[in-house]
Amino acid sequence: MQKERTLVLGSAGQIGTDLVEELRRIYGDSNVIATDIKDQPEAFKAKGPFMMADVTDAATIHKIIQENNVKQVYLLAALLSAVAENKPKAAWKLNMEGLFVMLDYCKENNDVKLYWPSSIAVFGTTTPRHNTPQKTIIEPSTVYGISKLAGERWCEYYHYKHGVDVRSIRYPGLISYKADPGGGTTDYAVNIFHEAILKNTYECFLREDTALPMMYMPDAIRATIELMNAPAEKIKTRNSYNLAGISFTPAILVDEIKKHLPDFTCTYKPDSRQQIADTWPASIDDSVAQKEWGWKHRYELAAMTEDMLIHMKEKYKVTT
Ligand code: AKB
Repeated sequence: MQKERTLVLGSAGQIGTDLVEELRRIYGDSNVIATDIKDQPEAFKAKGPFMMADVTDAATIHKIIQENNVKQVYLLAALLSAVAENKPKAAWKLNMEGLFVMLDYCKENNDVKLYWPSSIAVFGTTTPRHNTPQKTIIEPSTVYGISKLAGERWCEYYHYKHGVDVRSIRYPGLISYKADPGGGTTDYAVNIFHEAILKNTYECFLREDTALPMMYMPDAIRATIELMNAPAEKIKTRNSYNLAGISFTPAILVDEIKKHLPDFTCTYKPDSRQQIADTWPASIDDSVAQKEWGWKHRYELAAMTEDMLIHMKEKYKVTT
């Protein structure tokens, strides 16, 4: 019998890069198929199966799943908040059509489990800003947020109506060093580390007092895999789970970086991303995820900052 495989759609992005590596560590290189619309370097393709595929191309995606005995799919392809504001129709098409390709497949094949990421972008200015609850007013005002809210409703609908085992997390801003972030509002919290090591200075596109929920990538990857591996009966929330990590402002992050690089400076020049950030929560209440499947984040600001700087120094071969 063919081995059960896992498929990652949109594997070359910020989450996919870390997720594929971790899934391959757990399930074995040959059992995790990575796909992306863009071709990947030969070095990556040598490590495990890779296929070029567009997530909105149902025939191709369904064929890959069937031919490879795929039983878990992580659908990561999406346009993020800042890019989506400039390309609203393209964002809606990619973010929604890709989801339907998979929901419709899983409706006919209930033994295939689906992971689909949502975001804190589902929240809006009418949502309580601090310790935002799991169930609350959800009125997003960005294209990306609207697509994520619609996606959450469809996930829940396909679960209750068609028995689809779909699971989801509302990711906060994700901080990582392996891949660059892909056009979001929280990207400053990654860019700042690159510039801190390369130039010892950074111009931030958000105001210094803009508090946002963030999470270090190792926690986000652990959460994603733990959620997918949790027994189905524990997963009572079928739209998407709130997940809290670290909440901080650019000024707080700068102070933390300065503990390692005392001469580091940051200037502030807010652009259109500030308007998006102003509609999002400052911190998240994830008690439902804690209660239902035992989630607990590990990385706080100090540990995340220290680890990011170590990896940035390695990346840019800085020895001091
Ligand atoms: C973005 O900034 O668009 C993303 C997100 C919070 O979903 N990082």
